[in-house]
Amino acid sequence: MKITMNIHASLLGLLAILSFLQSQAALVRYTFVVQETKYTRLCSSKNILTVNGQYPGPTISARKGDTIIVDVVNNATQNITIHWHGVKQPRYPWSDGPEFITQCPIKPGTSFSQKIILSTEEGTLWWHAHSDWSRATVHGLLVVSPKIGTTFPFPKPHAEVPVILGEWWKQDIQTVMEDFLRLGGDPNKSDALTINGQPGDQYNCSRPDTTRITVKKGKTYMLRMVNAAMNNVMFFAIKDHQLTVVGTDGAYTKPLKSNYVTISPGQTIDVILKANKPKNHYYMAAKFYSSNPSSLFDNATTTAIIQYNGNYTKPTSLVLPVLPVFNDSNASANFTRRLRSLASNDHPIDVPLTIKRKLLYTLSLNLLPCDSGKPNATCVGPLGRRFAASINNMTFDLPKTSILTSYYRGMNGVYGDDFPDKPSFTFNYTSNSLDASVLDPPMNGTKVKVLNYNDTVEIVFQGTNILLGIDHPMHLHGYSFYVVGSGFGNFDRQRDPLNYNLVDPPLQQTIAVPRDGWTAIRFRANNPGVWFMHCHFERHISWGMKMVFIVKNGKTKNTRILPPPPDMPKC
Ligand SMILES: *[C@@H]1O[C@H](CO)[C@@H](O)[C@H](O)[C@H]1NC(C)=O
Ligand SMILES: *[C@@H]1O[C@H](CO)[C@@H](O)[C@H](O)[C@H]1NC(C)=O
Ligand SMILES: *[C@@H]1O[C@H](CO)[C@@H](O)[C@H](O)[C@H]1NC(C)=O
Ligand SMILES: *[C@@H]1O[C@H](CO)[C@@H](O)[C@H](O)[C@H]1NC(C)=O
Ligand SMILES: *[C@@H]1O[C@H](CO)[C@@H](O)[C@H](O)[C@H]1NC(C)=O
Ligand SMILES: *[C@@H]1O[C@H](CO)[C@@H](O)[C@H](O)[C@H]1NC(C)=O
Ligand SMILES: *[C@@H]1O[C@H](CO)[C@@H](O)[C@H](O)[C@H]1NC(C)=O
Ligand SMILES: *[C@@H]1O[C@H](CO)[C@@H](O)[C@H](O)[C@H]1NC(C)=O
Ligand SMILES: *[C@@H]1O[C@H](CO)[C@@H](O)[C@H](O)[C@H]1NC(C)=O
Ligand SMILES: *[C@@H]1O[C@H](CO)[C@@H](O)[C@H](O)[C@H]1NC(C)=O
Ligand SMILES: *[C@@H]1O[C@H](CO)[C@@H](O)[C@H](O)[C@H]1NC(C)=O
Ligand SMILES: *[C@@H]1O[C@H](CO)[C@@H](O)[C@H](O)[C@H]1NC(C)=O
Ligand SMILES: [Cu+2]
Repeated sequence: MKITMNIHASLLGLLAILSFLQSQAALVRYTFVVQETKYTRLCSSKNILTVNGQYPGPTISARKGDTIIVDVVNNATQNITIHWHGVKQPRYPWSDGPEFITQCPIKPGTSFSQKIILSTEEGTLWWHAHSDWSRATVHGLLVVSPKIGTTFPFPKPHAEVPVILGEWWKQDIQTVMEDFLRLGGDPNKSDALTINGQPGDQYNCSRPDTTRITVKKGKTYMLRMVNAAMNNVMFFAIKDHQLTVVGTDGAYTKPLKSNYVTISPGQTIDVILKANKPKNHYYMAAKFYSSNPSSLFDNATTTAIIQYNGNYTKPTSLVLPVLPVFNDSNASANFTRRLRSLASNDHPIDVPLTIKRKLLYTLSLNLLPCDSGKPNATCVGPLGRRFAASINNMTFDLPKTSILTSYYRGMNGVYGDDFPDKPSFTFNYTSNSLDASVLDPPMNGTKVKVLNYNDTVEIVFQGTNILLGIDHPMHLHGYSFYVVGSGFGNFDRQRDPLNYNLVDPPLQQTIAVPRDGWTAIRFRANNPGVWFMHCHFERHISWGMKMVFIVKNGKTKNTRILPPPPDMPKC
C-alpha cells in the first residue's frame, strides 16, 4: 500500500515537472559574427559576407514560444542589419531589422544584441540581412519546433532536412547593386541558382560539390524549404517522388499532394517526402518561374541528389524531374491557391469577418527620367530612362534615420502619414493597351499608413500592367495574414469577395500576387509598432515597391510597444 502510494506520488511529481517544462518557454542564445569569408563557386573565388564564416548561415533552433537572443557582431567593413523573417515580435519592433525602418545599421566594429520573441509561429522561418543586397549570402533557417509535450499534426518524420534555394553571383553583390542603381536598368543576372549553397551538376566546376541528401528506404523526411533567392519565384520538384506540403511561413496547412511546389522569395514551405521508391539516386531540382522573363531571367536548373542508402550500382547519369514551363502562370497560381489552413480544434483560425480598413494597393513598375536624383547619368533602362516601382503610384524614399525611433520619440519631419488608401484614379489596371499617361513618373516620398490598435484590415493587392505585368511576392513584417482570395485581371469589389475563403484560408507572411492579377489578405492590427511591407524581389524593393504601417498602441499596458533596448544602433 505504502509503495503504491509512493509510486503514485512520484508519478504525480513527474507529471508536474512535465507540465512545468511544457509551460516554460526557454531562452536560447546565439552569437552571429558578420564577416568577410572567401568562397569558391563555379571555379572562381571571392569574398562574401557570411555569418560565422558559413554560407548558407547557421540554423537557429527553438521551440514555439521561446525567446532567442542573438548577439550580432559586425566584423565586416560594411553596415549590416539582420531580420528574423516571419517572427511577429509582439510589441517589440526594435529587433525586427529592416535598415532605416526599425533601426539604424550596425556599423563595422559594433554589435547589437537582438531579442527574437516567438509567439504563435510553429514551423520553418528564416533570417536574413535587411541592408542593401547583403541578404544574397547572409541568410539561414530559423526552425521552430513544437513545444515539449506536443507534436506535429502529422506523423513525426524520421529526420528534418534543410533545403535553401538561393542565387550566386561571381561579381561582388554590392557592386551588382550599385551598378544597376546607377545605370537604371535591370541588375546583372546571377551566375547560378543554388540548393544549400551549391549550384549542382548542371553547372561547370560544381559537380563534385553537389549537395547530397542520404535517405533510408521506407522512412519519411521533412524538407524545410525556403526561397532565399533575390529576384525570382521558383518551381521545385523531386524526380519520381510526390511531395506533400504540410506548412508554409511558420503555420501548418492541410496536407497538399503535388508533383511540384511554387515558392516565392521570402516564403518557406514544409514538405513531407516519403523515401518509397526503388533504391537509387534521384535529382531534386529547382528553376525560376517568371511570367515575364527579362534580361535577368536565368533559365538554368539547380540540382541536389537524394541518395538511398544501400548496396546497389550507382547510376552514371540522372534524369531531371519534370518542372512546369518557365512562364506557366497557371501552374504557379494553381499551386499557391491550393494551400489551406488546418482550421482544426488544435490549430484554429481567426480570420477577421468584419473589416474596418479596406485598402486597395496597386503594384506597378514605372520609369523615371534618367537624371531623377542622379544628375548627368546615362541610363540603360527602357527609353533611356531608369526603372522605378511603386505602391499606389508612390515610390518609397528610404529615410536616413530609423522611422521607428522617430515615431517612438515623437520626432517630426522624417515621414508623412498620408499614404493613400487607394489609387488616385481607377483605370483598367491589367489592360494590354494602357494609355500612355500612366507611364508618367510616379510620386515619391516617405509615407506611412497609420492603423489603430485592433483595427481589422483587408488589403487587396492589385498588379498593374504599367510597363509590364509580373508577379510580386508581397511580405508584411510583424504579422501573419490570411490569404482570402486571388485571381487574374482586375479585382471586382462587388463580385470577388463573394468567393473569398473565410473557412480555411492559409496563414502566410509572403504572398505572390499573380501577374496582372490580385490577392486579398486580412489581419487584425493587434501588434503595435512600425512594420515594413514590401515586394520580396530585391530589385523591386530597391526601386521603391515598399511602404510602412504604423500600428498605434492600445489603451492598456499590455498593448503598448515595449521600450527600446539600451544598445540600439545609432545613425
Ligand atoms: C574583426 O576582427 C578582427 C580580429 O578580432 C579585428 O582585428 C578587426 O579589427 C575586426 N574588424 C572589424 C571591422 O570589426
Ligand atoms: C554585368 O556583366 C557584364 C558581363 O557579363 C559586365 O561587363 C558588367 O560589368 C556587369 N555589369 C554590372 C552592372 O555589374
Ligand atoms: C560549361 O562549359 C562549356 C564549355 O566551356 C560551355 O559550352 C557551357 O555553356 C558551360 N555551361 C554552363 C552552364 O556554364
Ligand atoms: C528555357 O529552356 C527551355 C528548355 O531548354 C526552352 O524551351 C525555353 O525557351 C527557354 N526559355 C528561355 C526564356 O530562354
Ligand atoms: C554489394 O554488392 C556487391 C554485388 O552484389 C557484392 O559483391 C558486395 O559484397 C556487396 N557489399 C556489401 C557491403 O554488402
Ligand atoms: C511562354 O513563352 C513562350 C516563348 O518561350 C511563349 O510562346 C508562350 O506563349 C509563353 N506562355 C505564356 C503562358 O506566357
Ligand atoms: C490550373 O487550374 C485550372 C483550373 O483548376 C486548370 O484548368 C488548369 O489546367 C490548371 N493548370 C495547370 C498548369 O495546372
Ligand atoms: C522625388 O520627387 C521630387 C518632386 O517631389 C523630385 O524633385 C525628385 O527628383 C524625386 N526623386 C526621385 C529619386 O525620383
Ligand atoms: C481590361 O483589359 C483587359 C486586357 O487588355 C481586357 O481583356 C478587358 O476587356 C479590359 N476591361 C475593360 C473593362 O475594358
Ligand atoms: C502617378 O502620379 C503622377 C504624378 O502625380 C501622375 O502624373 C500619374 O498620372 C500617376 N499615375 C498613376 C497610374 O496614377
Ligand atoms: C481586440 O478585438 C478582439 C476581437 O474583437 C477582442 O476580443 C479584444 O478584446 C480586442 N482587444 C482590445 C484591447 O481592444
Ligand atoms: C552606414 O550607416 C550610417 C548610418 O548609421 C551611414 O551614415 C553610413 O553612410 C553607412 N555607410 C555605408 C557605407 O553605407
Ligand atoms: Cu515586385
